[in-house]
Amino acid sequence: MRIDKNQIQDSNAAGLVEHADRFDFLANALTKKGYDVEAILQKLSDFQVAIPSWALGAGGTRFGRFGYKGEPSDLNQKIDDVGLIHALTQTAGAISLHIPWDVPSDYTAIKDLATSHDIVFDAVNSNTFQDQKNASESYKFGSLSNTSKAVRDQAIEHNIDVIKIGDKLGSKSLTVWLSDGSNFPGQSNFQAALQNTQDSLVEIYKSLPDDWKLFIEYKPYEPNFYSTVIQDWGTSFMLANACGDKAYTLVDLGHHLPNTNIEQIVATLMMKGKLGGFHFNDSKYGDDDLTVGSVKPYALFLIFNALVYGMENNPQNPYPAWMIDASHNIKDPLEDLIQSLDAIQEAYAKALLVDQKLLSEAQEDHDVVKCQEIIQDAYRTDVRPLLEKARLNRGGALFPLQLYRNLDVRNELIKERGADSVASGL
Ligand code: PSV
Ligand code: MN
Repeated sequence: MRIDKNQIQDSNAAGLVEHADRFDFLANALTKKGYDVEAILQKLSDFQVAIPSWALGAGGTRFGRFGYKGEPSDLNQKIDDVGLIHALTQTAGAISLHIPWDVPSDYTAIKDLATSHDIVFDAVNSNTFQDQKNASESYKFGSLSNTSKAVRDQAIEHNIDVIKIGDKLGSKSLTVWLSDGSNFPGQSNFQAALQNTQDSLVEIYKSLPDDWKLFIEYKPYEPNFYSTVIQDWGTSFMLANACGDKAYTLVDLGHHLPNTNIEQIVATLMMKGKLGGFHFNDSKYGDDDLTVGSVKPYALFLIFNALVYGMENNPQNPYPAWMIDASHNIKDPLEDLIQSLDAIQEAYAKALLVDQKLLSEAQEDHDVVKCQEIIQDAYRTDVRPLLEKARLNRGGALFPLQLYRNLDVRNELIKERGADSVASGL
């Protein structure tokens, strides 16, 4: 199924007058306060978030999985699904592949399909957290950190293969997330595991094309529950430095212990020019992978405040790669992703409204109350008319979720693919 621009325009027509009223009201108020509304709209339109190929079907937990009907069963269908989300929201112009779940068979056809949806290939992700069929070595006790050279070599080789696959698709970055760690005290020698990991990453880095980046993701626990080799941003940062200029830390919002000040991590990494990638999701307890902004929208806004500051003040940091890394256990994955994209744009728009000059003056004056007023004034602004306008400007839907339901997309997909169609992935 495809949604064409005419369908979107027709459905937008009914809401345009009411939208214009709300937009004009907000735009006038912001202009009076000195904001450049056109510049904000442009930034919102330019902000594109990659959709991971593994988030288009139902997720699951170790207790079970409740499938969603009409799931994409191959890479073509996954790209089609991202195409649907992008057509509606105009903010999902990229897909991130996990290898070996999504190895293309016909590269030209896959690239053409993505182009037809106006989608590019974002970071490619390696997988050394699961054993692969016919592999000679097992990752049960780690991959890049393993005490066995044969296992490490296999994991290094896999990452180099992933780079080659990504290169053929036009990807420009490799994301490495390791599940390596230990489940029990004494099981692993921390120093040896870290040294092996560093040496292995340096080896992979040697195969990175000049215009590529290596993103090193961290996570405190799960699937290992006593220790994880790359447990925090400091370890990732250290490993990225050991690799070289093209290696960066990747922040996944769910990969922190409760109450960690993620905005401060963002600020530190950007000051050092080492924030390469970002995975969005939300959580209450751990790596819950819930819909972005569903639990802690204010925390998300504060993180965006640090990101906006960094994008404006840290030329040493490259423009980060944005991706949603969520799991959908009980919602229609496409509806969930539309909600996440909306929450991301909303937090970004609000952060763009923080008056950085005024804030820095209040900070200099140690006017703590004013500092809080400035950021909360931005947070309390209802920016939804800005998001609608940014979508309209690119030919997207005024109300993506509503149109998704009006067009009965899920039932159309079930008709096309069948109720039993299951997506590969976790
Ligand atoms: C690990 O929890 C993670 O966040 C990494 O990005 C993986 O590649 C992804 O989830 C999918 O399992
Ligand atoms: Mn992640």
